[in-house]
Amino acid sequence: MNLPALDETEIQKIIEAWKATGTYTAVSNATGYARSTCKKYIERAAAEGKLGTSPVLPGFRISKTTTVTDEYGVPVREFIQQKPDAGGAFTLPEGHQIKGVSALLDAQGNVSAQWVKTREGERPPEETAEIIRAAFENFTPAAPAIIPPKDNDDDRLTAYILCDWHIGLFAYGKETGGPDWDLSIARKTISDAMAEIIETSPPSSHAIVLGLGDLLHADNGRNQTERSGNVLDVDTRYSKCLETVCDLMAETTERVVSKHRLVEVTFKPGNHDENSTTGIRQALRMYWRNNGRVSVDTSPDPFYWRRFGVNLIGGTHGDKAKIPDLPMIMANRRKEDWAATSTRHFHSGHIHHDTLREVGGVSVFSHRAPVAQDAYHASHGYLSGRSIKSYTYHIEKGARGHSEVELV
Ligand SMILES: [Mn+2]
Repeated sequence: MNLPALDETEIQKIIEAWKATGTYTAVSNATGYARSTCKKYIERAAAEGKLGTSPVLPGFRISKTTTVTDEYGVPVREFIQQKPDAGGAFTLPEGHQIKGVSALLDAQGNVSAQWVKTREGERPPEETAEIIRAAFENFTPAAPAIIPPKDNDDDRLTAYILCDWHIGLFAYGKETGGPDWDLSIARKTISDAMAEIIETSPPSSHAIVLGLGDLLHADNGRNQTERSGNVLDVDTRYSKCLETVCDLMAETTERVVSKHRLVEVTFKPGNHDENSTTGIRQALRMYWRNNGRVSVDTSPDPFYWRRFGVNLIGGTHGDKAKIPDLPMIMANRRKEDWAATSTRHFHSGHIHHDTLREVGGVSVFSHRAPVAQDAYHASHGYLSGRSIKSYTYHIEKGARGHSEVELV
């Protein structure tokens, strides 16, 4: 500090003027010395404790207090040291956040210095979400990514029976004595019933979407059955019915995949949809091709087979092989599975009503359909309830009950 050499008397004048006025300009006017000279002597006096506690200089702080006492311990003088404040206010570097603070304390416990440790800040969640969103902007998945469910029971398998939906069937309630039925009613009713049956079935790790035929009412635009040529009451065009069935299958399998960890999807042909079934299989295979939790069976075999621990499960539409013959077909087609299992179930549809026949220890089921009755069946006086079902199997203990959603 380059100070003009002033003697102690002059310095004392400056100090007294400061104490009296408290501004550098006033001190300069009172003493005749330059303002900058006055300021420097006042700052030095403050640092030496000659100014007392008040006023504390702008940009200064009290750094030390020393009390001098006489022989009786009575304070006679007090030195208050002021020190220039440290640099300006601390500014957090851009993108950083404070990781920790440590402090240096003086003998009185006052903070003399602080170390503020910073690190690069974590990205706010909104920003992360935006980056992910931008990365996937031009990506269209084959099927929605569905988070694998937790708390599944690895020892259980649930088979959802999808048979005889007859999408596209038209029924005029006044004629049939039952409910009206068309493409939009079917779309809504079956969608709701599937949502409910999936919700009420156990949370098995394994699931089968077991398509057992006649999901479509007509197999082409002729609106007749393939073999017998029966004329069918069809609501609107074949392409529209096929699209609706595909939408329902995409939606149904999405729901199953969000509930069960490992899902097998299979479609067996019925007498109403033999050719369309081939296309539905391919649509589902393409839809789920990138999801390792879903496998779509594209086999043209009209029979379905699945061994799950002690259970052997078979499935077919039921229009060709007859119910009493199914157990022997199972035994012959699946010799090793037959020998290794002790509970055997065969699921079928086609006749639209519930039957259970136990043949040679094999339970052979025919299941109800969710569809309303059409004019042909109503005029023949066929009566059956409507529902959608699922069956659950335990890997070591056999069948463990079924769930059913009835439609009225
Ligand atoms: Mn049928």
